[in-house]
Amino acid sequence: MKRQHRMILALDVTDRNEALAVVRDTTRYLDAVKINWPLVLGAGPGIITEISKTAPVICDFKIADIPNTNRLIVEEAMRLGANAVIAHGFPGVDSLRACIDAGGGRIFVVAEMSHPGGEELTAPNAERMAQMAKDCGALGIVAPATRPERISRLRTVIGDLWIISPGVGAQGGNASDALRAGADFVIVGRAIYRAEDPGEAARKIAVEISDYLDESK
Ligand code: OMP
Repeated sequence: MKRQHRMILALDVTDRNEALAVVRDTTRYLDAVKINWPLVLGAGPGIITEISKTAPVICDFKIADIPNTNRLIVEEAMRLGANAVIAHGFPGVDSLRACIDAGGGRIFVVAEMSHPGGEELTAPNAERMAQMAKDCGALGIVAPATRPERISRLRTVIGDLWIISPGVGAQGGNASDALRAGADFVIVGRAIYRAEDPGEAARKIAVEISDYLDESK
């Protein structure tokens, strides 16, 4: 996965054909496609392999189990073609290490969630989750585009680990604010796949991103 377009598509549709059509129309603006349970349950796990032939796939399984189960999930996701997997840190350092060992380091750890409820339990523990991600050798963390000031704060904890940032569009955040705060990639779902023309919606966000990148040079 390259840090080029700075955008990841959250492909939370449940129909295989719709998923493939959205990927076809948007892939030129993306660095990766994030696949979550709705699509895996709707289309079957083979969709991971299918999409991985077109774009790097992040399996957003938000893994949160004992080390052995975590290891098995990550191994299966990688076998199917995942480039990276998202895991929770709260089950503890042994559980996270099992993910990171099984995934060859290609694990993103949820630090702070983007929805309002993310302030209840994840925000008060986010610095700790971020530190755990860094100490265990994760690829990066998930931090909220809905609270850019929290991205900046978490950046100070993790140094140069990657930050992927959901909450752009439907949840009220925007791409340039998240990148300015220190995100490496924004994650965008409904604002693209629910648009009448997903390709055009992705292109508009890509323009916002490249304008910001030009400005910040
Ligand atoms: P939209 O709100 O439709 O853009 O989708 C956001 C995507 O990011 C969904 O796939 C969520 O599951 C995911 N997400 C969050 O929205 N908030 C988080 O705190 C973490 C994630 C995630 O881990 O990707």
